[in-house]
Order: sequence, then structure tokens, then C-alpha cells
Amino acid sequence: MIELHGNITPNPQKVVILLEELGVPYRIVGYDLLAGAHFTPEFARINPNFKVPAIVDHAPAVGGEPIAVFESCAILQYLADKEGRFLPSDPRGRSAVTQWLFWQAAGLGPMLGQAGHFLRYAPEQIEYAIKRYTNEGTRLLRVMEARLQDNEFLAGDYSIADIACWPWITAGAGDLSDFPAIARWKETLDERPAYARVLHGDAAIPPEMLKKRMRLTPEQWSNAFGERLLEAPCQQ
Ligand SMILES: N[C@@H](CCC(=O)N[C@@H](CS)C(=O)NCC(=O)O)C(=O)O
Repeated sequence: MIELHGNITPNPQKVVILLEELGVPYRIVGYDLLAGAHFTPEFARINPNFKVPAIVDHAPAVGGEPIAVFESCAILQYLADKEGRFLPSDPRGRSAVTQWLFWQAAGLGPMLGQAGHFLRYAPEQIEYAIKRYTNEGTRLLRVMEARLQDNEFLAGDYSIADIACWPWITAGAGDLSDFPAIARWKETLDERPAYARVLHGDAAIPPEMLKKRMRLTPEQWSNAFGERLLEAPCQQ
């Protein structure tokens, strides 16, 4: 049994999709992130970075104590290795997948995430920040578009690199009319049964979280971006 901490935001969705693809038993432990429900000593032992997702594998392949893993792409890699699927073992194929996986973790996710932050959550509209992150997000989408013009998937066969990108394309990229190859790729993935839970089920992002402007209470802002978030690691 895998315990997945986190549910309805893009990074946990990657793990939901892979677990659905693998068909391994799992259960979701959800948190109200804006209420700071994940700032607990128990969660710190699973993820010292206090973010979702994190998993606990209660039946590791190597036996022994449960293994806790944090960082969404590290979780994808751990589970793909454990089950021997969606991540090739030959060095050429494996490197192709990990290049696009790290590209997502270090580029696409953070840049679209920051663009979303300055557009949706920042109390003032700071033109320079919005431009900086939307430009970089657009550049990364152009990289992905060029790749998918000549390739059905990002790195050879369908892999954890495609799974890692899907939630950010779906929730963070906006209108795809300038990116027809990405739109075609997304349609192909949407049709896979493993995506039903994140598209229409209890792991779908609620529409209110995708509003153009989000207004948070001072307490929610502190939990998400302010003092409470900064203090969490000091309480370990
Ligand atoms: N690099 C991390 C990012 C995780 C992340 O930022 N998660 C967000 C939700 S998608 C979160 O936990 N936000 C709540 C918080 O920052 O307290 C990963 O890929 O796992």
C-alpha cells in the first residue's frame, strides 16, 4: 500500500496519474493547504520541505521499514523503478526520460507556477514579474511544442516525463491554440483511463482554484506565502 500525501494541486496530480497507470493499491491523505493543515511534526517526518506530494511506501521492494519520498518527480522515478514501467532501464532511453523529467521539475513547473502566482495571488499586479515569468513560460512551451511536432511523446514511448508535464499544461498553460502539437499530445493523454481521476474525479483541481484573481484571507496568505510558511521548518 502506498500512502500519497496531497491531492488536488498539479504536483500531487502527477503521482495520482502514475499510481492509476500502475494499478497499485494506494490511498490519498488530503490537506487543506491554505489552512496550513500540512504544518505538522508528522508531515515533517515524511517531507522536511513541507510541500505536497510526498509518499510513504509501506511495502518497499527491498523490504524493511517503510520508505518516505518527497519531490513529485523523485516520487515518479521511485515508483517507475519499483514497478519497472514508464522509465526505461537502458542508459539511452533512461537519460532521454530523465532529461525531460528534470526539465519539467526545474523549468516548466516553477516558471508556470510563478507566472500563476504573480497573475492570481500577488496582492498588486507587478508588471515586470508577470512579464518575466510569462515570457519564460511561453519560451518553455515553445520548446515543448517543437519537441512534440516530431515526436508523439516527450522521450520515446509514453513515460513519466509526459505524466510530469500533463498537470502543468492542463492547469497552468492556458489556451493552447498557439501550441497545436501540445494540444494533440494532451488530447492523447486525456483519453487514457488513468487520467479520469485528475480530470473529473476527486483529484481534479476545483474550478475556484483556477480563477483569474484569488483573494486570500491574511491567515491563508500567511500559510501559503508568508510568516507561517517561513516558520514551518524551524518547528521541526
Ligand atoms: N518541487 C516540489 C513542489 C511542490 C509544491 O510546491 N507543492 C505545492 C502544491 S502543488 C504545495 O505544497 N503548496 C503548499 C505550500 O507551499 O505550503 C514538487 O514537485 O514536489
